[in-house]
Parts: sequence; structure tokens; C-alpha cells
Amino acid sequence: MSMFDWLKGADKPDASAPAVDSCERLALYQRAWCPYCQRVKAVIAELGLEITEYDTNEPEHLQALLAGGGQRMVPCLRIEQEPGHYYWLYESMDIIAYLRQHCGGQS
Ligand SMILES: N[C@@H](CCC(=O)N[C@@H](CS)C(=O)NCC(=O)O)C(=O)O
Repeated sequence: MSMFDWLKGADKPDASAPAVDSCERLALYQRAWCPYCQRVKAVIAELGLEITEYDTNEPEHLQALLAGGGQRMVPCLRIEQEPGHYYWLYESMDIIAYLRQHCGGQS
């Protein structure tokens, strides 16, 4: 893979991450100063997606991330596979690959 592809996020997506019928079912746990989060947010903007963001500097959002995903690391994409049931996708490159595969055609 070229450096250009790497920067664009051309990795293979995490195969176990569930598909969603709408990207309204996604939420991004992030922090403002995190460069990995910025990379994900640049792709969200590029794809024209509206994805709710939760800043884990807020204790309640950090607590939700820890309780659901098990790690405090950001970025993390929360995927609602069924109402109230979530899959927590870590790693910026996996998140970017997921967004490109599942939400690339939406505006
Ligand atoms: N390989 C990860 C690295 C993410 C990462 O290192 N995030 C930092 C913030 S920039 C983090 O959350 N570190 C753990 C912590 O702060 O507790 C990715 O690409 O998403």
C-alpha cells in the first residue's frame, strides 16, 4: 500500500464490525487534540457524514466508552447494531476503512 493510500485510510475494514442501515447509528468517541481523531474526522467531513461526537474529556462520555468498549483509547466508533446494543470499533485506520465501506455513498 502506498503512503497516499495509507493517509486516505485504504486499509481493509474490520470484518467483524457489523454493517448498519444508516450512519445515524454511529457515534464517535474522540478528543479535540487527538491527531488520530482528527484523521477520522477529516474522512467524516470528506464523506459529508453527520456523526454524533462525544468528547471523552467529559467524564460521562469517558465512563460510557470504558463501560462499553473496555478501553479509554480514542478514537472509537460506536456502532449500534440493534437498539441499545453496540459494537465498539477502535483504531483510526479501521474506523476510516469502515466508514469508507459502509457510509461512502451517503451524503
Ligand atoms: N493506534 C491508535 C492510536 C490511538 C491513540 O493513541 N489515541 C490516544 C490519544 S491521541 C489515546 O487515546 N491514548 C490513550 C489514552 O489517552 O488513555 C489509532 O490509530 O487509533
